[in-house]
Amino acid sequence: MSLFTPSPSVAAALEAGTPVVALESTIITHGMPYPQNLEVARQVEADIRAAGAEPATMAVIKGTLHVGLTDDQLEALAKARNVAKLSRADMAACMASGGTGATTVAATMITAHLAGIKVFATGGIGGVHKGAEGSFDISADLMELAQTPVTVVAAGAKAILDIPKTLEVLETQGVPVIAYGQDHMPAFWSRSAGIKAPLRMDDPASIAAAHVQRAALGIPGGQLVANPIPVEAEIARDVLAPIIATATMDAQTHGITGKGVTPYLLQRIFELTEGTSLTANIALVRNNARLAAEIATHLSHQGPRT
Ligand code: PSU
Ligand code: MN
Repeated sequence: MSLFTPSPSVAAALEAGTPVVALESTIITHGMPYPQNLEVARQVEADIRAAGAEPATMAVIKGTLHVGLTDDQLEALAKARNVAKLSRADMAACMASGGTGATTVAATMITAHLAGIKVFATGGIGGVHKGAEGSFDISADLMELAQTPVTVVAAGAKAILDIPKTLEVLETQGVPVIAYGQDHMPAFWSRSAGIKAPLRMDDPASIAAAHVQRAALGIPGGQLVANPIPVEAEIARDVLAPIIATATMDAQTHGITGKGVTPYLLQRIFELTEGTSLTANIALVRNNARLAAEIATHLSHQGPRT
């Protein structure tokens, strides 16, 4: 039996060699409230199609690993409560027990690679949390980037994380971090984290070429493309800093740990910014989807299958 089930449109695209862009589902179930989560999920899929690629949103539904969801499946997931948040550690257990779960960046990369999909668009990756020297809270997304050959387009790491520490771990793990079109590392809601990014590239063709070159060298792992949020949607860093501090303190006060931390912080920041954070989040995810479709298009024209 096949390990995963492609949707009819993804199966057709993979067969025809049309570029495909992977999408995660934790952003839908744990990253945004209903009904905006469903609207964004549909919009991002439409953006990818408009750019000439096929979207493949991943999820485990009743034990089956889906690569590409039908609109009914997308809607059910967006409305569902108590969906598991799946990473490398728990996706197999969820499938084996017939459960339903949304894929994080790590689980989406694993699934994309199984399906032969090389490019993945999301909002922000998980990273090293503030205070990780005490909590040891470092997302499995970072170690996934080090071992699974998928190019992930994100708007950098979220400002709820410790960005310098996140960059240190990525460097240690041998993950290329490529800022798109600027020298500075983007910080999700803001265009700059105030620190220089390790690498810079200015066009999708170069990013695709680097993906192919890495595979040719036999270096495992993927690439992180850090694409700054569009200027008009940006929230200034100094506006967000006190809000993030409050949200982080609230998480501690409420004893939130483990998998609960990221969803809690996102929800709290949404409340504290009266929804502005969500508007920015939507703009940056769509921007990342468009860039990912361009990279996937270049990759579909060149190089060996990786
Ligand atoms: N960052 C966001 N939105 C999200 C996430 C991160 O801006 O929805 C999700 C992604 O699925 C990411 C996961 O892979 O959170 C990381 O969770 P953790 O920190 O528990 O590894
Ligand atoms: Mn964590």
